[in-house]
Amino acid sequence: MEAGLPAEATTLPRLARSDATAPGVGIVHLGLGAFFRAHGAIYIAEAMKASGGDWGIVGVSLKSPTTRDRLAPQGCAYTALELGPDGENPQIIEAVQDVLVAPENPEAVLALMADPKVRIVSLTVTEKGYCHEPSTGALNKSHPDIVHDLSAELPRSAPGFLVRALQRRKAAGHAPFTVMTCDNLPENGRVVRGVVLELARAIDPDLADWIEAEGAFPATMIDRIVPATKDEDIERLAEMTGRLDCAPVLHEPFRQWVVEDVFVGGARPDLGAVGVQLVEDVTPFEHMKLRMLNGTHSSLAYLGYLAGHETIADTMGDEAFVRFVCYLWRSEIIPTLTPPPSEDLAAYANALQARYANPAIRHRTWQIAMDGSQKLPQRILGTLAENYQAGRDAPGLLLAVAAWMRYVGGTDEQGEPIDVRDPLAERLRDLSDGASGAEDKVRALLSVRDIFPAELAHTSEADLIASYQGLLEQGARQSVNQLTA
Ligand code: CS2
Repeated sequence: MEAGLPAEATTLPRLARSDATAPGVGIVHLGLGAFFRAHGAIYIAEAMKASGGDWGIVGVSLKSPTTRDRLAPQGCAYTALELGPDGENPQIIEAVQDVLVAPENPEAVLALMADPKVRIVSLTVTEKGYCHEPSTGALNKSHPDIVHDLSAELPRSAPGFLVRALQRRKAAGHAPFTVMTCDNLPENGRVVRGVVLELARAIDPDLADWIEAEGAFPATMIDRIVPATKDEDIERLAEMTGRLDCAPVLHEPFRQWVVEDVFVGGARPDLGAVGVQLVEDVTPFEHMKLRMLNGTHSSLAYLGYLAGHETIADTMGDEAFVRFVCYLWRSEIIPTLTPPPSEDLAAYANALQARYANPAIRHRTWQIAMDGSQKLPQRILGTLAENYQAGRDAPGLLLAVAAWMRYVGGTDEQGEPIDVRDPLAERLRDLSDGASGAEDKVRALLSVRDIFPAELAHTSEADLIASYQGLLEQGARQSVNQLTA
């Protein structure tokens, strides 16, 4: 039995794959985390059911073998457990056919990606997986994995796998695959295209020209709240179904996927048949979602964590936070947005409020607080900058940034250590520790150009110092309460 699985459940029969005639593989997915399995993979399974097509998925884990070790003994079938406010609904998903672990066998991953039967490579590698500078979008050429991938044939990074596989396809005279990013980045198609072209150009300018001319990088907006699966969820599901599934995913009922309809040769699953919105321009949808959902998620995560709340639903159990988040939507976020076609932003905010309050979703503030250095620019800082430009006060967003600063300092309001997970964690901690007093700490953190553009750092400095000082003096809950009192 795999390490770390709940012992009580192990006498039950293991979940197994049921389909006799699996569809052929057409998609390689890099970064087979819970999110893609609870979102894209389900849509793709439904699209194949509705309209056929060889769109079976091979998942690739770029780091750890855990997902493969849990999925392989069950033929890569898994349960997607929908958590509604009124009950749970399990569904078996069989869209994933195999899982490869890149560090174990990068050659196998490249060989598959170079195979012309693969027409789409999709990605959920999180913000930091693109190895770009969040504030500019440029490839970070000093990133250790990129330094490696510039010269090595067998890559380590997601951009490295994309470029080396495209290089093989070009050499073999095959068309490129479509690169479909499904990460929460603004203009995510442009970002992945940018890092791929930059890396390709550094390796072989002809390759970059070919990718530029022949490739496709549709932007997408993806949405579904997917909290991490815990051992007790695995046990509960086993009790419910009588089968042991060691790799279930949990998700809320809501889902949305907006995709820019540009695929190489038009080849894609029939996503339109299963509710995916295929559009010409994803940007207004991305802005709406990143600012209204992810921006407030991160704000609630830092402030909620500091106020002692374990989950978003717990945080929303506190009226002060509900008033705060509604105020953020109404007064600081919606005024910066152009509504996407057929979306009503006030209704969208109301729906978000209900989604956050869903008590069945135990989405930890600590989980959302991860990787803030990669998330803040597109979730909060752009909105903040636009408020400044429009001459509007934005004390709520400033408080959220101040809470992030307090959080990455590594000590909570009770003096307990915070387990800060962030690629820049050490640097941020050193900057915070090396400065004495609120003013210096805020200035030190504002000097990180990967996160804060110079102009915003300059404009917001005095306000952030005041906000940070307020947080130190009265704590997160009181600061939130005071803002909307
Ligand atoms: C969350 C997102 O963890 C996080 O940072 O804000 O994963 C969020 O739940 C999804 O983007 C919802 O679509």
